[in-house]
Amino acid sequence: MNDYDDTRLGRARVGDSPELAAYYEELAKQEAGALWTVANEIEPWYPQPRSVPVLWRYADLAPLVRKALPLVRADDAGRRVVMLVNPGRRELSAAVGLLYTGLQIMGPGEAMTAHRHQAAALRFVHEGTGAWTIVDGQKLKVGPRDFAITPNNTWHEHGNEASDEPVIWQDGLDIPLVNALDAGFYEVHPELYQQPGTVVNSSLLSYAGTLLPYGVEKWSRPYSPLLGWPWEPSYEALRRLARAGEGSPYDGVIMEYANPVTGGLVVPTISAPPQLLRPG
Ligand code: GTQ
Repeated sequence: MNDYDDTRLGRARVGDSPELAAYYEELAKQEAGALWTVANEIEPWYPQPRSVPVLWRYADLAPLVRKALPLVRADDAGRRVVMLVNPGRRELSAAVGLLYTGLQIMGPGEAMTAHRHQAAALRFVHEGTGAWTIVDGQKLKVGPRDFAITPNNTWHEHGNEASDEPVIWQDGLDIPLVNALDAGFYEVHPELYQQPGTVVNSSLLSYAGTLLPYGVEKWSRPYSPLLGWPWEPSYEALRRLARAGEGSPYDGVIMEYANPVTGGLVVPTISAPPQLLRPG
């Protein structure tokens, strides 16, 4: 008897019979069912992911993302994004598990309308120097390889202030998770665009160092007060960790963007740990 034997005592192991088949039909008429017909499936011995391995190549997708620029107006699409769709998760718009990701393109001078939703978002910039976001009135500029967050329910919009080149960044959201919990809400900003404060990158100015602001009300929201992580210091942190030792026994030199106040996750539900792969 192996450990995962569904015929063993302790697992559901009811056979078929004409009486049972008739009984199941009676239950179905009442929108009910017998647990033992599905118990082993809904309580598997170990996780049974529906997602399948897929390799998406940036070199293949980026030209298709650029194609969308003249095809749809930002004001009509809301956000002009090519999402990654796992063949095992199509109905959920998930790339893997309950995670959504997509490549968003913004043309020179474009600005998207402001909105907020229950899903939390992460952004990683692939190309273009003109990207900005406004999160709850705070404007943040992000360049290639920078990381930024849009915590759930914060008002946000973004755009590209470069005059010549598009921005392509990658969005990561917990949309499938939020929808699995029947918790999706969405609002368009009453003024359509936010009026940002005069200081740009104020979360970086306040929280990007190893010291925390003192003498002001302590940050207590469930997400990071720091909204952006420029690439260079992040890369430098990885290189320093690589000098410090082997890193994680499973993933080697890998780090986590962290809430500077708690050391915890930057948003409660999703994360995107940067990893350094040593030569070889
Ligand atoms: O920027 O808020 O790729 O709501 C998908 C859904 C981006 C966003 C996406 C979204 C966003």
